Amino acid sequence: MRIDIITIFPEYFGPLSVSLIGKAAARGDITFGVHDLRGWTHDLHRTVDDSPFGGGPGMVMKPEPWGEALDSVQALAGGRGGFGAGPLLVIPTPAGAPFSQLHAARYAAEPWLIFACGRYEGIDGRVADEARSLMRVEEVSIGDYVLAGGEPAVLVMTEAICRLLPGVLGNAESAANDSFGFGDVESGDPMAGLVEGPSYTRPRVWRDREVPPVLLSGDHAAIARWRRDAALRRTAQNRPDLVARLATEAPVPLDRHDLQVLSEAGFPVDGKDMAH
Ligand code: 6GU
Repeated sequence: MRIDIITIFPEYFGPLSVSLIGKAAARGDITFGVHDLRGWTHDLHRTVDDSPFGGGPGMVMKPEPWGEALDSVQALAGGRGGFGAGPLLVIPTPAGAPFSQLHAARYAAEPWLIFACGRYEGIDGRVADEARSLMRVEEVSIGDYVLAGGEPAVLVMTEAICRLLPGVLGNAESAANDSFGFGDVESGDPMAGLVEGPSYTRPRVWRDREVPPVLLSGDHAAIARWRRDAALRRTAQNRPDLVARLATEAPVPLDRHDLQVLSEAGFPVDGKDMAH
């Protein structure tokens, strides 16, 4: 996979050479191209922003450097061949569609991604319009809060995407077992629609706290039931929005025991409504 990133802060992407992603890049499984947007400016001060038409606070990124940057990056990587489908341009913005595990999986199947990191109040709107006439473009947000720029969002998305690539994660099953909310509900995973409960390792007793004994029992059915209970409790605690969808959208219907656990977790559940 090839990932190009256009930014005014190339040094922000130092972490891409660290950890599992760094190793995958060193092996050549992922090729990163980090490009300084100011390389496509032509004035003495290498200007990338200007005040917004129509007034208002902040600065808007000028279209000309972005246009040249996208033209060059598209040509540069395409010239190396092997990217038949062309790039998918991802523009991080708080105004984008919510990035989820589904996006991560879809992007991980792309041969070539380009990330365009905006700063200030965003990039002149014509840049995305123009790019859409040349390639596929998606605007995505990593959550309902405002960052000063797209750079941290690109690091976050890159990690979520690259850990799904074959060989990047030490244990291939770790990624296959990812269950997150309703992102992978089609997989039929019985844990889809839930967040995961806690995990434990040695020592069996730590500061007088014991690991739940069932996890040491070797009884796989009992362990699976315990894990589902723990997932239900944590979902009820932290993600009431997900619990509300369980009745209608979970791939495996809620059973009596599930309803009992949810009700003990203080979640108002109506057995007739929830058990479908
Ligand atoms: Cl992708 N960019 C910026 N600037 N802020 C954000 C974001 C992205 N996602 C959430 N907040």
